[in-house]
Amino acid sequence: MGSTNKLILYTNHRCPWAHRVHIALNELNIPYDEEIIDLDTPRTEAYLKINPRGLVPTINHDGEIITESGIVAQYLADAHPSSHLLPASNAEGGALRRARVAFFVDAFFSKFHSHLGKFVFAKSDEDASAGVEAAVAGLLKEVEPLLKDAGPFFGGSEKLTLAEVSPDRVLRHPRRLEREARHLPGLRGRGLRREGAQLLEVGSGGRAASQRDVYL
Ligand SMILES: N[C@@H](CCC(=O)N[C@@H](CS)C(=O)NCC(=O)O)C(=O)O
Repeated sequence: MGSTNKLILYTNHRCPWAHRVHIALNELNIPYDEEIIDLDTPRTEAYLKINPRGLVPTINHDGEIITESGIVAQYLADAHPSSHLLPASNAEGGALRRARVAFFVDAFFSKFHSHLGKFVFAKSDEDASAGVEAAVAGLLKEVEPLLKDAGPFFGGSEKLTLAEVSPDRVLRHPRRLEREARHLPGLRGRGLRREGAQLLEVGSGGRAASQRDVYL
């Protein structure tokens, strides 16, 4: 991806999925034009032609449309095989490291993030507590052990990696939800505040979360 290639990012700064792509682009020093998509109104015909799902983020790279934040971040990293985000599969130790990063992202979403929804949309305090407990248990059992050598970043990397880019959005999610909890009946703000603070402290992902503000 040379500097003459044109990249347009369709985004909305409120969207935590889009933040993954902002972070990847900025980490890789890729110049891009930004187009803000209004998520409060129905998507325009023009945008639906670009992304029929109507979601952000989307990138247009030299006329090629790529959607889904995880896939876009992976694509950007793969297009820069010598960057700090992810080694190429044919680099020494590259295949194994890619597997480790992929496993971390899988564990993060399947063992932790999947429980957050149960918490956020719980109809009773019991359900909310069960969601929090499951999320924290998943975090402690499945995610934290993978961050043992995350100093400062995943796998002992000195710089941010794709492992941090991918879960960044959910690590900040609890903080955002804490604000929203005041307005949304049914959200359990108190537990959210406590657990959110705890989650934001977690390992290298927490570091990534704190870096994100410089990107938007
Ligand atoms: N799985 C998608 C999720 C993207 C997503 O849900 N984006 C939200 C904003 S955070 C969106 O575009 N919502 C618009 C809508 O649902 O109409 C990804 O990772 O890119």
